[in-house]
Amino acid sequence: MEKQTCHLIGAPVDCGKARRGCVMGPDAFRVAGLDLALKDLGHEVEDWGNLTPQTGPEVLSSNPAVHGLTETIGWSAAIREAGHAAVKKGTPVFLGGDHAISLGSVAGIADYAQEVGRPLFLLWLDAHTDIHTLNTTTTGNLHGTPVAYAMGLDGFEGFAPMPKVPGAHICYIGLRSVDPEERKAVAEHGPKAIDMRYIDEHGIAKPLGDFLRKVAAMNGLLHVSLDVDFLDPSIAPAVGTTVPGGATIREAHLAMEMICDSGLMTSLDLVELNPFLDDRGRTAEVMVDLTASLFGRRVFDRDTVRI
Ligand code: EXY
Ligand code: MN
Ligand code: MN
Ligand code: MN
Repeated sequence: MEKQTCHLIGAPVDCGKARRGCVMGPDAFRVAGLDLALKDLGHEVEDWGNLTPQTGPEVLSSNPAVHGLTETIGWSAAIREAGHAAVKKGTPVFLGGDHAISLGSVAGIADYAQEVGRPLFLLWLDAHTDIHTLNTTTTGNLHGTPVAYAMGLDGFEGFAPMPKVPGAHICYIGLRSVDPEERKAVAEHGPKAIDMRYIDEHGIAKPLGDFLRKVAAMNGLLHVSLDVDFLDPSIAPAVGTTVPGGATIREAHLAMEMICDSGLMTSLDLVELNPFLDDRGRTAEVMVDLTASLFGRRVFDRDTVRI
């Protein structure tokens, strides 16, 4: 792949759910050697350090379950601004933090996409659809909402409006925990939803390849959002929302390798790493290894492999 300038943006957001620990995520990625892995591949790395949330008036939701709203809005604004500035210079890599960081990261990239007149596509690698609105969430955990916000669904009062990402530009891979209201939203708004059963039956290469071809055909920007719980908990235990039956290590690396080969990815989220739940750093290391595959680490070039 062409050499990139990777802008590491620490977003230690921990207010998108009740269980604490993702605040340590950005530093765990650093300790696990993310910058060195990228530099070893020949990329330039600029580490922006960790952001802090903007401050603003208190915002209350009419849904009493919702919590952490004012803080999440403040984080979204800060991450959006940083993401927008970074994507003009290179490839932003947002280091979460829980998945609420994507309320900001996707908005910042969408602002840029609108400016340059290109469509934005989202590849959401996750056990969950994260498509609740503030009105449908029953847990009130805002890390379960960023896809709905990106699509422009109602119920995000208090958040700055963002350029909409149409459902047809969104592809989920890895799904295995979807709430009833989310099921309805997916059916109505049309993201491509690849669940684990589909992967069991057909593999990961076919649906991912189809989506990447669509992005290429439309000259799109591609934002990849990689949630730790996309992976099976046996290889990635350090996440608060483990769901059995996730992607294997090879399914995940193949996805990264294919995305890399496509040359399409323009920004990346690494989210939901909770180092407090890790086993001697192995989840952080798996995530760093996957990121390395995404940025070009290979066993062999494809034309070297002899079959
Ligand atoms: N759908 C559940 C909820 O709304 O609470 C679980 C959301 C988990 C979201 C994690 C980040 O992917
Ligand atoms: Mn998620
Ligand atoms: Mn998830
Ligand atoms: Mn829910």
